[in-house]
Amino acid sequence: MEFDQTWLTSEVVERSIGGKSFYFDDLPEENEVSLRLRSEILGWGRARITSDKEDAEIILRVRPGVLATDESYRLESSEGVISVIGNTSRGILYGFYSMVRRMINHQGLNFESTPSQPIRMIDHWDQIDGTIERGYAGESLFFGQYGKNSNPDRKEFSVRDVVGDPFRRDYQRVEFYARMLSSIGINAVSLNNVNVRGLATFLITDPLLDGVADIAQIFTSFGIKTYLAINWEAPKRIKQIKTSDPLDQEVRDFWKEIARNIYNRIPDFGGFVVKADSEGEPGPYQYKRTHADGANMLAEAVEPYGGHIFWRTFVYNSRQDWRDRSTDRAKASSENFLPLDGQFKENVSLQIKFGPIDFQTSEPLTPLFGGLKRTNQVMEFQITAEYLGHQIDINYIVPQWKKVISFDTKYRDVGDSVASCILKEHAIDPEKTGFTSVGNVGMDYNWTGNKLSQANLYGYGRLSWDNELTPEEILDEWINQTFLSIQPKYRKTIYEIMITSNETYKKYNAPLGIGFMVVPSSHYGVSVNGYEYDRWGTYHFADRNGVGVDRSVATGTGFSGLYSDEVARMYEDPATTPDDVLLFFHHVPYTHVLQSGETVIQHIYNTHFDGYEGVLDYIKKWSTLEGVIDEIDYSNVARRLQLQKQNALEWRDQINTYFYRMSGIADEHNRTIYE
Ligand code: BDP
Repeated sequence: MEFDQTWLTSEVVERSIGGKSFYFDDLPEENEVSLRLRSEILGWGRARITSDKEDAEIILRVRPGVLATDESYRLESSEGVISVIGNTSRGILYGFYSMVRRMINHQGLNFESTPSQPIRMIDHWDQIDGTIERGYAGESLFFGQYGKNSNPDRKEFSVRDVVGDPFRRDYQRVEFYARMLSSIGINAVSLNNVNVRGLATFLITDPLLDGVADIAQIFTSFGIKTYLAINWEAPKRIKQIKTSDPLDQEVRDFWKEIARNIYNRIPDFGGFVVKADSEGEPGPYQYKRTHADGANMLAEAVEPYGGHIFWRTFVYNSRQDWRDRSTDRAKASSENFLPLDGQFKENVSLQIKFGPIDFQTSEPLTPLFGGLKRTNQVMEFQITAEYLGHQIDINYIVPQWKKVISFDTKYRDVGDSVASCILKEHAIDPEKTGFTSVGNVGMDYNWTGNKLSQANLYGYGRLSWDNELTPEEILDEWINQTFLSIQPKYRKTIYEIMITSNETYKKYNAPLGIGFMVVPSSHYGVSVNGYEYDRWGTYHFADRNGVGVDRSVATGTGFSGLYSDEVARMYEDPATTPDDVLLFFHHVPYTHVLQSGETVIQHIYNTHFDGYEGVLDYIKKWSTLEGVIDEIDYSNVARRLQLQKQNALEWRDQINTYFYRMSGIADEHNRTIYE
């Protein structure tokens, strides 16, 4: 194998089944998923497969209608026989992986589980030339080795320009990836970047559809549906229709024909992901139509085949004049989509980023969650670490996600969080709700650039399946499975680094919920004013008196008024706004005292010194693993820690100096702050 076998190593499988034999009971022969499962176990190879019932140790049983959903499973263990039970072979698939995982983690084998979220999806931002937008782990698994003469970025692309084959066709790698995903419960993937340009526009048509169909077939056999992101102007680009107006009959017929052709080739195709009227992408606004008009038109086209549309709410004015303070990017998705509540068809889900800005280190919950009452919604995360250290800096993100899905929106007294009820209760079809996330894998040997970033993919899947799991439990599982053969004390070292890593990164980053102090465009490294006078938005408003964005109703942009009364009251007042989003909601003096008891300025100094020290501590801890873990893994992380140290130092000094110059207030502890 030319790639790391992640948490699904043959060692893992061998240990967990202890060389015992299997047989299969009642799996319907014609079912593709069960066939895959069968051959997969064969593929892992260390177990002896036999149909001799005398030898049986593990029995896979399909029992239609016994469990809550077709993805649910039950494990039963008695007298040395383990049964994996599901309504369908999909349930069995998840049950089998769970059995392996639970054996390794000594968790007991009488257990039943139903996923918390029906949709558990990964969005790839892979481009047809093999690169990945915001990808930090090498090239795309799906695309690459592009024909020489074609130019994917040419504006007016015609299918005649397809020279060569844009697909990588490394099916061994795709199959392993599909197995990784299904082992953590992922059931949907979108293959291509949401910014759909050039040749990628043509993925929905022949001849490129062939390559999509090959990939989809692999995913299907692991219970995963394949989606494509589309270009809103496809009718113009593909068929030279004069308009992309969603109410135009020719346009509607175009999409129906596209859907018919796709489903002909890929009967269980998932549907489309759409980024429209966003960051320069075309959309229905151009024709004075609403996002509901646009989404519903596409929904109608895929409806006869059970297809589904993910319509992104990441719509904001990205051509602002920084002098004009009348717009607030945080309010934009609510302004665009709240008025449309109840207007979307049953097979449309709004895809909403968890925070109102953009995957920052610290953001409040997007107020559309809870605000929308009659709309299918999926929450969007970013596993790829765009603003979180590019998979150079160690950053186990699950604690941040857990916090956001557990946030109580206080619309009622029952603890309304995204995890507990909001998505399901505010949907018109509860099956069309769940989580989606930008993925973080690429062709790198270890899939994720930094080996430890695998834990974010693993954790995203596990948390999506079971919202009750804690970040601590998930991390424990991943470390146990990934570093199976090392002594517990070494596993503990890895755990200690990772469980604090999100907090450490946050400490040396933009303080107290400001966000966006990153180098423009690349988004790695510090640039205090990089975006401050920029068309993409203004984020910190630091001056000699204080810092932060006033989003209160009384004196600011009014954003805090978008929440339920109780939450809005909390955010309206600096005294009750939680520290980690204080500067997201308020412009306060540097001497403002936080709930922690520190002043804002002293908090900035303290966290930035601490964050850097934290990285030094990681370096020390990681060095104790030399010779203990695999050399490739050891040096992979050791090298990245040196870069992280440099990054943390740069953040520390630029942020501290900037705020020292602004405030003129010295550090209480007299540490070195450059002038
Ligand atoms: C931003 C990324 C950009 C994406 C955009 C999106 O910088 O590359 O295209 O999000 O989500 O954070 O569409």
